[in-house]
Amino acid sequence: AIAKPQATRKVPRATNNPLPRANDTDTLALEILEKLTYSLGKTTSVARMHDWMDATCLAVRDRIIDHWIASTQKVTKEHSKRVCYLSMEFLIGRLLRDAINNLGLSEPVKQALARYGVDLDLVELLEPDAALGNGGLGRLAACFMESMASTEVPAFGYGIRYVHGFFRQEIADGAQVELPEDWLAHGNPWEFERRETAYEIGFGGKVTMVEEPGRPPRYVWRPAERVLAVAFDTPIVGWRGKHVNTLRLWSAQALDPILLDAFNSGDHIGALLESNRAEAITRVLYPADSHQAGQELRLRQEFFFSSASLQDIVRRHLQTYDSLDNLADKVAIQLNDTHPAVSVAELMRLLVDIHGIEWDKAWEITQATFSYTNHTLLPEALETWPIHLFERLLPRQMQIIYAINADLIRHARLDKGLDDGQISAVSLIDENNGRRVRMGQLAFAGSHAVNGVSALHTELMKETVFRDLHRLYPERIENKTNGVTPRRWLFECNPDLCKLIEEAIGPGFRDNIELLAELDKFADDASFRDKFAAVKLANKQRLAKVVEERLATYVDPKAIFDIQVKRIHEYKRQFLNIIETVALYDQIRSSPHLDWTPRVKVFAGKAAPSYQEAKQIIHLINDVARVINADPAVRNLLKVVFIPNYNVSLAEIIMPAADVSEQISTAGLEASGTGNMKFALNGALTIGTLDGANVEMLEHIGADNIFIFGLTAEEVANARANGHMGQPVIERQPLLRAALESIENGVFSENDPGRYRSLAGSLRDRDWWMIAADFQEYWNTQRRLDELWLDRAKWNTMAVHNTARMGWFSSDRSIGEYARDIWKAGPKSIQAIS
Ligand code: F58
Repeated sequence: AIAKPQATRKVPRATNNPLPRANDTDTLALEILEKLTYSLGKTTSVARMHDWMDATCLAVRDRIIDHWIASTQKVTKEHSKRVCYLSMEFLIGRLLRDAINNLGLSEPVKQALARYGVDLDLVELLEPDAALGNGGLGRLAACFMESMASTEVPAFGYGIRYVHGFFRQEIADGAQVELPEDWLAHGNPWEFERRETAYEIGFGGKVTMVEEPGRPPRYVWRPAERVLAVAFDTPIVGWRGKHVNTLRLWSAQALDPILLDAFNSGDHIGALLESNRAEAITRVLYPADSHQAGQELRLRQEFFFSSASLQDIVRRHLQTYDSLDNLADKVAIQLNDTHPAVSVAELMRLLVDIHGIEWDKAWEITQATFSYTNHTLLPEALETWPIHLFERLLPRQMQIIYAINADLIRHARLDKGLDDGQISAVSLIDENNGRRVRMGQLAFAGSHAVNGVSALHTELMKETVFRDLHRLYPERIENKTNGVTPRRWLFECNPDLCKLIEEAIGPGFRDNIELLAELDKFADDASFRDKFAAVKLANKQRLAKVVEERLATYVDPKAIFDIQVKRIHEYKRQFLNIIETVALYDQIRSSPHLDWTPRVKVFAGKAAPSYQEAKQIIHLINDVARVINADPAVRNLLKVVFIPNYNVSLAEIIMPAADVSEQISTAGLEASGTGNMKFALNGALTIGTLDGANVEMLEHIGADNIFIFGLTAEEVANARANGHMGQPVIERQPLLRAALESIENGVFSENDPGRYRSLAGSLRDRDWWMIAADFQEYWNTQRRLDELWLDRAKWNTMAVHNTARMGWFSSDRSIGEYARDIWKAGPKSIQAIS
């Protein structure tokens, strides 16, 4: 029998000013019980774990709402500038633990549930991951949302409420299988549907010029097709509940859910066609990787959420101000990559066609309002759209792009004296590949600030994709190195480490993560180091358990956990890692008497469904794992595991359990990386190239505490320009040669010996990703790690230095820089961040 918790409550007043709520176990136990009873209609005796999860989310949500209302009222009253973060993806993962932790309710909620015999840890596992993103870009948007709330920057995240998020991955006979994801199947306790906040979004149709006496002519777009964008709001609560922002995701609906005429005449399927067509827009997230998905539905998605967000921004502005002239003083719109770049044309349309603002003035407002973040330099990833498709779907926006382009080219030619070649490079229209709209150029032209996501990436942007635009506007490109939120990626995923840190340096780091630096002096304290290592071991045991459950494979937590988790892509070079694994396997077998350091190689990540090479790499990893793990000759010395269905929740278990973090992309190709930061923050040692944010990690952590190898970005560019070939390199490296031959000859794919011939062959000719070129140094560096492992005191010293020196990589710091340099928004204290 469960005693009914006692709690006293004040009688609510008629206003919805937040009620002060007690944070004790009694109060929470009562509130959870109330939710179970009155919101879910269940008694404790019939409640399933899912009901407890819903009840807990709802009870916690009430407390967020208290803070949400307070935050909104404060921002409204102070007329603060708002940041609108437009992103096609928000890879948020689970929210319950994040909310409980940020509200400081971990203990009372745990105790409250315990009263009913319910374990909070198990409840948390039932929440589905909101996987509304592909990888780094989407996860960055989620970290930024949390950091904006934590640093009290008033913000709206705008995106798409996909019914099906990123696909679920299974491995069958070693190969990736994609299955649909269904995160909304049991409802979503965090969201609020705002039926009243809905906008019409047009597609297709015609543009006509309307001339009325005494007024300048104006253009009127009459779309052939219209769908409704309906808002769903999720509150995002910051650290200590100080501030709550809104994530507003749009869902597509038909204007007429059923075509009654068709229905009445007996065409029951036809009656639903329109609603199916409309709803298709937000049905599924494109599992794109770094290749442009060129389908019409993708462009529809982009315009759909851009237009809905802008209409919302404009309407809200006009609720407070009587003109749009001061839009840029009150809102900053950040374009997360080019996916929302059509916003530049759409805002111009709203300002000029709908609100009658004169073109030049509208352009000034537009540029002052927008800024744009670039996340890739890969040519195949840069978004362009065929003119004919763009024109058919968005005729007025196309006209506007032509007009912007005419102004841009005029300025380039007349004021700056650019020649024809340079003009064609800066033009918004690519004339060389069958006339296409270049979204990068559009976003650049329409923004006052353009940023890269690490120092190296930003410099390369200036030299490559935006070389000529940079010459034209040399002040526009700046750097904002990525960061990760320490709440999710340290406090929540590694509570034992946090306890230890707090014992050493006190609790200050929880509010100012840069105070982690104080941990540095404990790196040489043997007793602290041992405790640090004990936490790591416990985290490795937890991961080993997951591996055992999911793969029925035993891995020894005492071995080096060497981990590479991220999207599978040739430039990220999981292939290099697995070749090194095969070479190591050969060596252990041929010299079993040597003193090998035991290692577990862990891989996880998804390949884009149409990316054949990436899928082959997954297959190869699994084939190699099967052979090595079954070979008694290397038992306990080498294990290989591929954990299926990598997602945010799995990452939360993996990051704290790594000894070695693999960040081995071909230099110049990884814009930043953020996994690299999560691993190092949790005390893993990085083996990596001078790429992306690894470069800044080297600066902060120090060369003695990180393992850098391989060609630099410049050397890669030179090698490619000089016609680098892999074969001569392979000839000179017996280890690489033998490993490659065994892969090519079917040692790991006996049922299909030719399976990897072409994959391996790609190294023999142009070796585009410099795998052969970097192999020997990678191998040598791995052996240095093996040796270091034998001196555990030294290893642990280095690991402590890593954690201590990673504070700068907090997304709070990134947000502070955006707020200060680009948005001119947020509290002065945040803008003063250095
Ligand atoms: C990633 N990009 C970068 N794109 O690769 C990574 O270096 C960086 O740290 C991260 O952004 C954050 O800046 C990325 O994740 C995508 O997932 C796109 C999604 C849409 C289609 C094209 C790829």
